[in-house]
Amino acid sequence: MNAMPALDGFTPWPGELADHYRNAGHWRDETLGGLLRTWAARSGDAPAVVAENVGSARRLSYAELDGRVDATAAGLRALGIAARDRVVVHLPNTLDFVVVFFALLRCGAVPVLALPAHRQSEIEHFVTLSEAVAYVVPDEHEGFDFRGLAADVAAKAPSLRHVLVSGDPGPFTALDALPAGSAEPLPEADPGDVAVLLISGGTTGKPKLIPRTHRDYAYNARASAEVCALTSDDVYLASLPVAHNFPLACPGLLGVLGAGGTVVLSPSPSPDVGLRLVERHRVTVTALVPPMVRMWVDVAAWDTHDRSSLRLLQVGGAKLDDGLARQVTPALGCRLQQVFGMAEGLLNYTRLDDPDELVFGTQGRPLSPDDEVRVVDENGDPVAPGEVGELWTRGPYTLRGYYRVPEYNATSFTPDGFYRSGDLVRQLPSGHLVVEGRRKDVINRGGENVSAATLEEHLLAHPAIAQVAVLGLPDDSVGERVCAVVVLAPDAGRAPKLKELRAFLIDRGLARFMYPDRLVVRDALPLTGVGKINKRELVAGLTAGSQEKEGDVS
Ligand code: OOB
Repeated sequence: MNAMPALDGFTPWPGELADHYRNAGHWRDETLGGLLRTWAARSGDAPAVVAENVGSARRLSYAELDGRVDATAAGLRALGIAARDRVVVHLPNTLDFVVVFFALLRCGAVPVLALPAHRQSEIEHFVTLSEAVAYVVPDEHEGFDFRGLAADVAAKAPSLRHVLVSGDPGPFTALDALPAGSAEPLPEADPGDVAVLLISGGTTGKPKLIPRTHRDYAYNARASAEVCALTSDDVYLASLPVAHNFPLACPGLLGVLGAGGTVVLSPSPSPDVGLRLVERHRVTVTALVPPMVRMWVDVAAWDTHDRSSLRLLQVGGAKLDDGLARQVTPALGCRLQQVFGMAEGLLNYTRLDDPDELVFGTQGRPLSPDDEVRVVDENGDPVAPGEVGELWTRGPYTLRGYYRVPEYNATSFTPDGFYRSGDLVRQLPSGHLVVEGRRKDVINRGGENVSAATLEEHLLAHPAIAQVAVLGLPDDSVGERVCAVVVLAPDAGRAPKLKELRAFLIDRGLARFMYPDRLVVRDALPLTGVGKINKRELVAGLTAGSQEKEGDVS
């Protein structure tokens, strides 16, 4: 049986592979909205979600969540939101996010999950590309009025019929004042339909939309929950914005609810908020990106909150430096799990029983026995085992095409459906992958290739450097020059001079062409919406303003 394409612009899996994924038990006849009903029948009064805002916690049991979702779905339908309509959801970590997300799924509508940090240019792009009929915002969040943004977006996007607001609606419609709607059950979506459109984390060009179907995303969450050995005793802290794939389904919100556990929604990934919530809710698992891990480890040195409940810290989104990886257990008293994932699909996890060396030194191995991984050279030929190459992948929860960008898909996928990730990796005999950078993150300095990731790793070993981003900046004579932007360690004293860093790199045996040409010292590095170091913004700033002279020794 071949899945009917749910949306224009969705690329289905070929029938043969689809049959295989079904026969292997990965794909089941389930929808995400239907699963919530099953979970509510199983876990009834148990706490499902707790939202923590300043000082107050609000919680919903599984049964209450299910009821709220039904009522909201009826209201959305009464507004005219129908199956397959796209709705841009732009909510922070609140109960309304969870309710609206499942309510849209129950209507068969497709949430487009924007991150709270996105602003007008991204939102306009998502609304226009998806022809969204509705846009859901908070009244305000972190001092920013989202209703003003919504007004600007609505003025430019003819497809938008509704702006729905969590909180004070201003001129728009309040989420808690939707029409009552009919109690009549909605027709179930097809498990092969697109459930959600995720945003790509790519750092070049405009973000892409990634269609994830009910059954592939359900498998993604269920298999992830198994790898993390989640049970109904687990309390998961969503530190990162839950609209991102990592805290949403790896295993995140969906995996934890599937296991009958409790999800605590944190308003911030910062350690002062997070460690307080760990104590307050006896949190067992949380997930962070590496820049946040640095902060949690530092703060844990003096913070007195009880963190004895914490058993697992998942870290992913960007390369975790080996040195920092080794500090996690001593500092936080829990096990580390590295996660190398992508909204496009493929997830790699270190396993709970992996030896320490694999947990510290690799980014995990593929989640599914049916994840196919190729590591290839520039010609697309497999590299020798253990050599670095680009990661290509296909599998039961990896997309076969981005949404509505056929020309881009023609180059991002091989004719046999492998997704060309652009990530450079090497694979160990155990199957574990070590991420060695991005294909596009290689700086061409006068014909020599400088891997930003390799240089970053060496610079991070310098005691005065806490964070670093290595960038290529345009240069008339050599094409690109190597620039290292660093944040100093708190006890660094003064900034190292460029020539001291070079001496340090010589001692480490690094090739001369790898040395940075320029050093810039910053108090902090700009971060993306989920908290990764934002190189694009750094390059733009350093290219536009050659005025920047601070710490600049070239
Ligand atoms: C996660 O997803 P995205 O879509 O925001 O970003 C994906 C990209 C990957 O292609 C890779 O370049 C990078 O982020 N990445 C890592 C990494 N995890 C992701 N690079 C090095 N080491 C890692 N551990 O970031 C994401 C999705 C699901 C789970 C975890 C992360």
